[in-house]
Amino acid sequence: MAGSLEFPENFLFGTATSSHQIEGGNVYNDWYYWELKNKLPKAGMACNSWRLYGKDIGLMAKLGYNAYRFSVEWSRIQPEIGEWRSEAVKTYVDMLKKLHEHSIEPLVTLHHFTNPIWFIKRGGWEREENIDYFAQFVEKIVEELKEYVRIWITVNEPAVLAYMGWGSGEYPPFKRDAFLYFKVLKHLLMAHAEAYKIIKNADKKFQVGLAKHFTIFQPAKNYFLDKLAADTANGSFNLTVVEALEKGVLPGVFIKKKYKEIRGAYDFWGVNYYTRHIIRFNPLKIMSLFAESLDGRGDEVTDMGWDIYPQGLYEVLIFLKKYKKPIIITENGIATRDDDQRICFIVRHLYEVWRALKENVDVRGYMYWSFIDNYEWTSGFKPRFGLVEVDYVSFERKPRKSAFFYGKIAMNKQIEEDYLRRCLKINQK
Ligand code: IFM
Repeated sequence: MAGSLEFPENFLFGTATSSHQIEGGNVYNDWYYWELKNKLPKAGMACNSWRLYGKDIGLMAKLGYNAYRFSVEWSRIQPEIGEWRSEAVKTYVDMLKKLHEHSIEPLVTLHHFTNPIWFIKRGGWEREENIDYFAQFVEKIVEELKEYVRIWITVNEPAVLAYMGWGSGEYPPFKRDAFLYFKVLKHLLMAHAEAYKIIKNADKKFQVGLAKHFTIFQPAKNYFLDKLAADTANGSFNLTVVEALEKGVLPGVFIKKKYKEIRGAYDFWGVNYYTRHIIRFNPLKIMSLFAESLDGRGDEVTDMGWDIYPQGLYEVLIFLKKYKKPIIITENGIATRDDDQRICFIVRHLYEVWRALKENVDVRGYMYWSFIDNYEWTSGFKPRFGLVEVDYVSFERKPRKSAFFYGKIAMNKQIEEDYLRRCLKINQK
């Protein structure tokens, strides 16, 4: 490989975060409810971003990033069913204004895992009629923010939320029930379609999508049961969401129902990509449909124990090409204490994005997860995903070498040859 890699002039090079993971002081959501019961690590003040967002946005601008994906916290805005906190909305408006002052394009997520406690007490995502509550929230918040936002992400990783909350039982409400997994996934997708309609009604020009976590599933051996388990995992985790949006077919355990409103209810694919899973058939793994994931056995793994498999990002992008919609990488990142490893992780994944662009895949942007170190759901503050280091006592921010390195890519829209040589050799086997 000779020469540098060039990206389109208008390509979005940004970062991503979510409310509960960085804001601090979120005390009205289900996550907090379970943190108090010691079922989850405590997020506490997190990165104190609710107070420090101005500095954070200033830092993003200095570093040269031109986009920022963040989420609005439903429970902060609507802590009780009949209550609408306009001061919270004002803070989000102020964030958006600051982003615009620095010419940073905002990508706003409306639902990123957390829910108001009152919503959960009414049955949360298990009940179809509760989708209306979310729709009411979307209606209001879109009205308030529409002057400042062009790109909207309705729901973050619906299949992850449904699986972790109702399949593996690691996230609230900690249930393990395959029937509920599909039911919740269905409701989240219906909620997405409702939100899509509301946002497009506000302005047809708005770009609306959801953030889909794509994972590559590969059979451990060339053996039909491993292959079947990998295909089933791919089907239930990746394809259900793709088919819902493309064909309006929704998951059900025994039947596939058609839902017209969901079909085509998206303007772009939001792709969250981190890893691949090597799948072995295991008759005891009923909740994961007999798929056992042999994680962390690849050549290189992250501090989360996830295999690093950059080529998988290219595979996802090529797979999505046939749907002829723009794509934004809404998340891609690594938890590591080795910042040189982070730099090469970025180079290797952007190389795959570049390869896809060369094949005319319409990729519009890349959001590194995450701008700063933050609260990582069941793992607390240990994993370090950030381009910027956070001291959780003083809340001081310290950009890592990778933050400047990524900024240079963002400003020049290119990756220098030097880094390609250094980082890609591992990739070119
Ligand atoms: O931190 C999460 C994020 O909230 C959703 N996508 C994956 C990230 C890393 O686990």
